[in-house]
Amino acid sequence: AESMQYEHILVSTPKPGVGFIQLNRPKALNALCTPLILELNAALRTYQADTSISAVVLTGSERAFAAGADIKEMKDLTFSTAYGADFIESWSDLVTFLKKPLITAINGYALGGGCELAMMGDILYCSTSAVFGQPEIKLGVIPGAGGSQRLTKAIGKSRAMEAILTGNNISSKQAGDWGLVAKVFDTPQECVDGALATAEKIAGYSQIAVKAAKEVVNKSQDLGIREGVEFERRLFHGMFGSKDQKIGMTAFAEKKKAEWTNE
Ligand code: CO8
Repeated sequence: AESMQYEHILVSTPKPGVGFIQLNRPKALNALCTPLILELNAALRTYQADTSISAVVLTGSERAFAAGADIKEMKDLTFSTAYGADFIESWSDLVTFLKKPLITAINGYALGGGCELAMMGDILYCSTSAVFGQPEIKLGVIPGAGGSQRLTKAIGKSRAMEAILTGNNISSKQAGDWGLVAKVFDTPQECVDGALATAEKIAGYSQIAVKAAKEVVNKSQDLGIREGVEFERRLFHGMFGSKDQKIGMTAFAEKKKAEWTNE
């Protein structure tokens, strides 16, 4: 991915097995214009296809993860164009095709589409500088990239209703207390470093097991408990067809370090 030249994002591989994407549109507080979303899709697709990459970290700048969809780009959009072109449909790609864990490291503003993008992460980390919110109501619209669904699942109906109906921000403290994020770090640098360290740790496990783990947890978002538990058990059974199950359990029994084959 390094060799690819992007205009609105920066990509690198700062740790073994870890892809790193930084949104880089500083003058617009990383407002998510269509070209940026297309580049983000392309970078994630490249990481998905790259067998040397096992986990991905997505961040913005210290000032803004992303201040939302690009309002200037949306301003003159009509219903027929939005509906006809299925505007922002490409956003849903961002989560459905990436089978590798995505950690979002959120500093500064994560508003509107920025909050929605942050919530597409499998694990959310933020720093005390983070400000979340779905302020679309102030613009005469509503969240359009999953905010009403993911925020409600994450923090519960009453809190999500309050945020979405008032447009009030959600502080980093509330995000931590309510479980929107897994951890709140003291500084933006610690947040990014923490995300990279977690990604590196995940990248050190069997990628077969990592993929299955992400898949079963995500199923809990769509299935009832009985079907979900059954789905999990079937996939658990399937793990006994992998080499890495034998390697992992044999290593434990022999008090050795597992050398994963990802097979
Ligand atoms: N779109 C376009 N430009 C933006 C955006 C945005 N969302 N946010 C900030 N900018 C631009 C500003 O216009 C400004 O540009 P310029 O220097 O040319 O005037 C520059 O970034 C810096 O911003 P500010 O001067 O406003 O910085 P402040 O520190 O004073 O304020 C705020 C920061 C509070 C974040 C403020 O910029 C703000 O309120 N931004 C808008 C937040 C918002 O309403 N976001 C929701 C947008 S709607 C949305 O996301 C719908 C999602 C639907 C699905 C996705 C569709 C693609």
